[in-house]
Amino acid sequence: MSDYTPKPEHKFTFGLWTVGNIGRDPFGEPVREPLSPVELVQLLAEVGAYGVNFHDNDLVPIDATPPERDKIVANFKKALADTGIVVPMATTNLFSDPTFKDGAFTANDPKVRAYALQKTMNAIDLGAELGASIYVFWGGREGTETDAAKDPITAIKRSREAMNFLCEYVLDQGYDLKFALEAKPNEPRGDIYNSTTGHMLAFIETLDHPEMVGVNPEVAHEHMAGLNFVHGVAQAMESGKLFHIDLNDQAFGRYDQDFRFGMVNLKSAFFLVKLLEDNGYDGDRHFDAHAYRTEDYEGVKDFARGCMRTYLILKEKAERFNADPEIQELLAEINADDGSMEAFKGAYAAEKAAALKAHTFNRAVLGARGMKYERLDQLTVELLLGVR
Ligand code: GLT
Ligand code: MN
Ligand code: MN
Repeated sequence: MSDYTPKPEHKFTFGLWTVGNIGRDPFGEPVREPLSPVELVQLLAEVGAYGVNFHDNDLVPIDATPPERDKIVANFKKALADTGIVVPMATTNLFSDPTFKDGAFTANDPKVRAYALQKTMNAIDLGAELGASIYVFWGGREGTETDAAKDPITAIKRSREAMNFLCEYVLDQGYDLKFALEAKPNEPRGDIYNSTTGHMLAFIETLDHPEMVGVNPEVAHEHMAGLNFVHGVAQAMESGKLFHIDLNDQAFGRYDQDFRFGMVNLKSAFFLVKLLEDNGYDGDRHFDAHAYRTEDYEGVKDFARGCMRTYLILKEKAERFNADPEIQELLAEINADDGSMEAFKGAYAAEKAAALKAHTFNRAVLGARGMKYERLDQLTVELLLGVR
């Protein structure tokens, strides 16, 4: 029997807002009493997490005075020191306060846009003070219900201006901090700009400091858009832009359910873990999810333990997949290369192009080949079901 105990090297993190979720939804009042940030750190230590992330206002209330802020931060630091829990990531709440009802960096009111920058600089200071090296931007309110209200091109330009400003702020302060942009197609706005990880990757290349900015893809958000999350994450990894990841789960076509990792789509969770592990992802594995509304705090611990345990089980399954002789034989056969195309491979050359144009291919033979993906997938399913 394998050991599925979470260890610091797994870099399992949770937001204060995840285990601290009190179960409020649009139709119902909270079902759990709020825990303080210190209590949440203790809960995370008890379940074996490595790190804690927060929005500025998860830790410091929006209307706290400077002395109140300092006291809260001092208590929090003590809890971190006592438990060994670290703060790898921080972010700004630019969505709860009514000020942000029309967005933050893309709001039509210039005062709101300026306030959003001010709030973010303060929150970056807070994150840096607590040791964060990744700073997440999730623009939940950066969108519209009606496109009569906001010009989408202006909105993109405003987003860019804000990111450029904040990158310079980080450089100016000498912080060792990188930004990770998190996409979501809708909710809470009717439509949100830069709605997928792919949009974000393209947007990043237009910034003044693209090297400082990557993505923070979230399973649920890409599934809301009907996309293959594994492919989106692969694209981010391949371009060196996977700075952070939000692991959770949800059924396709639903609102943002933020379920326990692996709760719904086990097979895509498996391919995701395999992708991350096979390619040496060394960032945090952040669970941006929360316990069912039916749970008390024992259930919240079950939820948190479940996220980490499922990840580790899937990691072991990925190792088995890579070591399974039948699966590997099949993969070798599927990817077999008899060397006959060597002359046509690689970079363009005029002679190569001419030779390739002159070559005769036997389409009937190529098209008749059975690829054996049915067998391969069935073996994968059986491995996941625990019968191999
Ligand atoms: C919010 C959202 C998440 C984001 C968080 C960071 S807050 O809970 O649903 O996906 O990652 O701002
Ligand atoms: Mn979410
Ligand atoms: Mn998220």
